[in-house]
Formats: sequence, structure tokens, C-alpha cells
Amino acid sequence: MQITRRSFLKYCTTAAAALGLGPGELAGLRRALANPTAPQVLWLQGSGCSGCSISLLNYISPTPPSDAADVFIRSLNLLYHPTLSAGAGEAVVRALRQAKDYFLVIEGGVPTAFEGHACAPWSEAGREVTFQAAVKEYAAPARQVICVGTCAAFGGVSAMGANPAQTQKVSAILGRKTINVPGCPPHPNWIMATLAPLLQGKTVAVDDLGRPTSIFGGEMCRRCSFHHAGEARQYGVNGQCLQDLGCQGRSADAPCPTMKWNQGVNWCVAAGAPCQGCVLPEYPNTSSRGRRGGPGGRGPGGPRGRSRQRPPGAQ
Ligand code: FSX
Ligand code: SF4
Repeated sequence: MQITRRSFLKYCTTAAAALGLGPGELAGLRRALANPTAPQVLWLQGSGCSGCSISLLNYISPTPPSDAADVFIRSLNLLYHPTLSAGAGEAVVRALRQAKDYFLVIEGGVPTAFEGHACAPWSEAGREVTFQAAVKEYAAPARQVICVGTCAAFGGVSAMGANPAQTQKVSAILGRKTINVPGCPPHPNWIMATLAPLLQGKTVAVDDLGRPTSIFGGEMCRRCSFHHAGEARQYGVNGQCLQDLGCQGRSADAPCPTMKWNQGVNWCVAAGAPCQGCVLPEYPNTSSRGRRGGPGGRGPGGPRGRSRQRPPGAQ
């Protein structure tokens, strides 16, 4: 039986997780087997649903890194990921304390009510460390802070409505701009297309919302094959424009119509669901946009095809 290096790495990680090895042991495996010069990545999760990480786990590419295992084992020198790392507790905290040269990836919003104690990722010396405190502490020395998902980038569903936990976007906590990869969740290709150049020491051009311009920009409607296909007046009618049903295609500027999801299988509108504008700062409160007569609608104030406008105060 032939064992490739890749399958051996996969086996080691699976075995390590099954055995509950701590970060010290995993670091040992990495030292022995993975690229020792790979940049480090520290991933923190706050108020969200973990869907952003799940989305990245669906990453598949014809070129290396070819899947999530390739990403996490051979492409990233992953210091810690709350969902994926085998280690937990004090061993993790000790490992994080030794982190020096790393990129900080943040997933989820930052709850600030109750002095931040609505979200406490770990304890140290018998005291809860709030996510708010962890974000501030680990962002300070980080090479870059990358917000993965609309919750971290703009607040998203974690900050919607009455928001009793007073959840905020990461940039509001840090008082400075972050690199943002929005989406609820973001497409795995968007995450990789942002992390890959950064980890190779390249700069990533971003727009006024902190989003990579290589990914975001350009009205979605112009790339949508249903744009001139007649207007659907009810759900369940395939192959028609869904703008009158609340589609946010005129406001959202993600490449979903061309890139599609699930390895190019489909995307929201082609599946009969109006785009909810999950990449927008207003998400999930985007319903006032894009409807007939609304600020981005086709009625007065927003004829189809006109450039979209952001409401005053939007980030
Ligand atoms: Fe938010 Fe991430 Fe939406 Fe979920 O944790 S961007 S709720 S898909 O996954 O932060
Ligand atoms: Fe998000 Fe709209 Fe793309 Fe669907 S089509 S993933 S709601 S930006």
C-alpha cells in the first residue's frame, strides 16, 4: 500500500484530533512535517454561527491548495482555530501567549454588553477572557487583521435588531480599519483569495469597505443571466429576475452569478431565492434597498441599471 505525504499528513491530523493532542504535540507534528517557514495564522471566533469556517472547509480547487486539508495543513501554519484545533484550555492559552509573528483572522462580531462577558472564548488564571479583550490584545501585534464574514466585518446578523449583547464589528472595537471578507458566509474562494496573497507578503487592494477589490465591485445585476429575463411576481418561477421580490442584486457587488457556489453548482438567484445582500454593511436589514421605489429600487430614485448608492452613514 502506498502512502502519500498528503494522506499521511491527513492521517496525522485526524489521529491527533482523535487523541486530543494539545497544541504542543500538534506543533511538533507541524515542525516535522509541514513547511516550517509558512506564515502563522491565529483564528478567533466570536458572535456568529461558525458558518464562515464551515464555508472554508468546502474549499476545493484544481490548483494547490486543493482542499481544506491542504489549506489548513500545508498552506497555513495554523496556530489555533477554535473549531478545528485539537487542543483546548490552558495548553492553547500558553501557545497563544508565545505567538509572535502572525495574521489574525477574526470570525464573528464582538459582544460588548455585560463588559464583554456575553462571549468569553477561554479563561486564564481562573478568570474569563472576553472576546472583546482577546480581539484587542491579539490584534495589536498582528501583521494584519482579516475579518472573515459579515458579522466580523460589519456586525451582520450578530448585531441585528435590538442587539442586547451590543455586538459590534471588529473595526469599531479596534478603532482602525480591517481587511474585510464579507458574506454570510463568505465564499471559500473569497477567503482564500484574500489570505493567499497576504500570507505571501503581498498587499491586497481594498475598497472603501475594506473588501478586496479583486473580489468585490461591479453591480451583480450586470453579471446575472436573469437581468433581462422578465420579472417574477411570485416565488417558484425559475429563470426570471427577482428584483420585485426584494433581490439585492443592484446593491450587492459580489461575483456570485459568475463564480457560483458549491464548486460552481448554483447560486442564490438561480436557485429561486432573491439575493439577500449578505455582503453589504446593512445586512440583514437590506429590505429597504432594491425594492421598487426604495433607495436602490427601480421606481423613483433608483431605475434599474443606475449606479447604486450607499445610505448616509453606511461604512
Ligand atoms: Fe456571521 Fe460566521 Fe453569517 Fe455565520 O461565524 S457571517 S452568522 S454565516 O458564520 O460570522
Ligand atoms: Fe450573498 Fe447575494 Fe451572493 Fe447570495 S447572491 S451569497 S445573498 S451576495
